[in-house]
Amino acid sequence: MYAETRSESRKRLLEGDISICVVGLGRIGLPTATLFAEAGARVLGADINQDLVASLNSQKCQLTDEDGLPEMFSKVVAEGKLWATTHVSEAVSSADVIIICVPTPVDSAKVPDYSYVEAASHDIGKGLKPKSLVVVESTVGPGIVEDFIMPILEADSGLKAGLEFGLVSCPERADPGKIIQHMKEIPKIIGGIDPQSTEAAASLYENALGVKVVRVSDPKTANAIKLTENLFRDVNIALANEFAVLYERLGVDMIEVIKGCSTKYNFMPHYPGPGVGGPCLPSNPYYLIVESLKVGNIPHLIRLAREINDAMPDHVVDLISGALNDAGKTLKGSTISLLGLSYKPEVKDIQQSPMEKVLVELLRLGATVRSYDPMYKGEVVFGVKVEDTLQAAVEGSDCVVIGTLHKEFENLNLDAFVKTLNMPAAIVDTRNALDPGDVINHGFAYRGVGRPVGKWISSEADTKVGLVIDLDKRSKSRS
Ligand code: SAJ
Repeated sequence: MYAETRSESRKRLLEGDISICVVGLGRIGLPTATLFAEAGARVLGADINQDLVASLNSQKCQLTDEDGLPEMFSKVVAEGKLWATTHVSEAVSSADVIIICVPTPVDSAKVPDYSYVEAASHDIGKGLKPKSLVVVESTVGPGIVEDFIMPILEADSGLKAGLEFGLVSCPERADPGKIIQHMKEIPKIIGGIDPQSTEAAASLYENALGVKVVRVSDPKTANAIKLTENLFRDVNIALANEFAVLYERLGVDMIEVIKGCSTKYNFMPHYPGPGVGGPCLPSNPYYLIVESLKVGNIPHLIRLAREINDAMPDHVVDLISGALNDAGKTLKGSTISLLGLSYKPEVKDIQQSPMEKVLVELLRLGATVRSYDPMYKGEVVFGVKVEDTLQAAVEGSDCVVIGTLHKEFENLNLDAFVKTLNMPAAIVDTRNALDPGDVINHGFAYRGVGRPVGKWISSEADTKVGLVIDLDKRSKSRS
């Protein structure tokens, strides 16, 4: 595989004569394995999780929220093109290509945890055969492939990278929920330790996935690109969050500001929220920070952005407390219903979800917390059993908090809320799901991330919450 020409690689793929081992069958690995099997390769998925391997071999796809994956997965497993094992080294020994898709989390001290990558590299090294190609899709700091993974592979295999096997970094760039589509559409950044490695990987991805490939200088550059695009996003979200807190106090509506700014061709809208969750953004900055500190550079803005985003859950708790006070209640002793626990809409994933910090703090302050998330009905999440229905979660509640803008929460029925909540009640919107004036006109106390306190009210509600808004002016400004 490593020394073949593009046409040879294509021919072998079409003849089903390429074997691929995908190490790590999670959010990225399982779609990757499925897509290569669909393209004609013989794919062996390897994972340390025995239960996962057993369920996959019985055609059960655990990623039910990935559009198109369950069907494609069942098909290739039924056709015998994809199967799973826990014996990584053995699987590697019969593979032309090995793709590493194991997690790279950060530990509680925010230090990148490369233990999964290290273990996988040892397992792969032990089974690695000459002329094979190793592709690192896991997100790691710039230099980690060359300085950490490559030495392990060479030591355990006795083979020389760039001579007897190929090694590239091809950081995953697909977004949870849309991975199948994105793996075919978003260009793959490929940086090899030598041109032959880069070309071998480029041929594979172009032939198998039909995706555009961007060749870059080396693995370090490929990982720098992946981290730069995600850290750019994290910093810009932090800026949106900083504006939001500032404008709340200045009496300016951040959503209105973003709409206005978006009329400028070079403005890139990012939105305030309860914080930044997921497996990527909250962790990725630390891969770069650690590498940066190794060379004596202190990345101030990247670190500060993390602090701002990590402080947003506390800001949400303050908003909840303020809204309940406006309704004549206190946080302690109130029942609060959290709508949405996943870190982003239509994805079943609570990794580093900001709503976990909100929930834990509310409990610590003496509130009773209920939750509802359509992705987790009836399951216990963050120690609280998720209600089966939205209605069950809000019945008799003192405050409803919108934490994730799942489709189900895009048209909440405020008339029904008036009848079911323990009025006077409060609504806190962290995702710009509701019109503030509409909420207040229904008689609720209101707070929203980035929405001005003390501007929203209609005449009939101000007796309840004591805030004032010039609705006529607002309606004019909206026309
Ligand atoms: N968020 C905001 N404001 C925004 C955008 C996002 O608060 O304007 C929050 C989200 O609610 C979420 C967190 O940030 O809690 C992360 O959101 P995300 O949309 O970045 O979702 P992720 O973590 O799944 O990021 C992935 C990334 N993809 C990869 O790492 C391969 C990222 O590069 C993509 O831009 C993103 O998906 C995407 O656009 O879906």
